[in-house]
Amino acid sequence: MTDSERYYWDLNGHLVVRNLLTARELKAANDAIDYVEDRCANGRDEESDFLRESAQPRFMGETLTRTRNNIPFLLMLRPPHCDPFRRMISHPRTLSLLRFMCGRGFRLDHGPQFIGGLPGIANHHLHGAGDPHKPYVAYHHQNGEPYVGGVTVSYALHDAWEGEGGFACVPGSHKSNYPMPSGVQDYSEDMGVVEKPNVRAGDVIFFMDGAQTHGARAWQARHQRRAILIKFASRTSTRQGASLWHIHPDSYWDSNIVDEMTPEQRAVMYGPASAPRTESCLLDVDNAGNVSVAGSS
Ligand SMILES: O=C(O)CCC(=O)C(=O)O
Repeated sequence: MTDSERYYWDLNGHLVVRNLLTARELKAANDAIDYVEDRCANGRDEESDFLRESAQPRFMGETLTRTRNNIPFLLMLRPPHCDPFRRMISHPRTLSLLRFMCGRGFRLDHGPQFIGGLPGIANHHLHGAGDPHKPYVAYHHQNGEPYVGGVTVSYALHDAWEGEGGFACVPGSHKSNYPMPSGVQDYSEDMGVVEKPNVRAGDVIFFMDGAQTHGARAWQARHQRRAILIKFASRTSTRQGASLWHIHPDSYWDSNIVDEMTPEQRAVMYGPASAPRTESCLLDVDNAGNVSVAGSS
């Protein structure tokens, strides 16, 4: 990372790197998304069924507009279709920046996710910046080193230029101390604080996901939006993703440890996740000292 990139990243909470993908890498990724779109829409084989189930694709007409982000289905495609995305998670330029942004250790937390756009795709409201408080994705400095728990790397596969929509953010919001006004959240009265970084196909946006306020502007261009979002976390941060499956006590611990446990004991044996989407790991203790799994009494 150059001194200028470091300054920009620290000040704003995001960074655009131009031309990170070569023309060949870009074409391979676009071809692979065409393949996924076609398989999801028309495929009658096992891989197509797997894709429909794991990607939960959303379409507008015949165009793929979004996939969910907690199953890494793009990494699981048959070669060569998985190759561009496997390259993205370990791209040397990306990794050299993550090394600085997240500290020495980092890992794929969830994604890759496809986000597309067509005219008619609405604003994605602004979110993040510590509301609700999530210390595991916050930005801070210690011993002269910067550290952010969650970085999303968004590879542009098509242009998203001035007035066309796509990723938007509030630069500097990763250091803000006060709640976001509602007009900023829904763009209705954004006070001029919202920026939409312009990107060409092959450029990449890094942003402090969770720490920086971000979202997306409604898509306005005639051409389709195409972006691949990959959600990294610092080695010791947990966001969501695969953890949704692996946090369960039976997966996280050896069976001889958890087999005979009561529901209350099992509740504290869940692995870490920011979005466990289960009540079974939440406990209540009443005034008489009775412990119960939340919602069970
Ligand atoms: O569409 C985008 O680029 C914004 C994505 C976003 O808000 C998110 O990943 O949380």
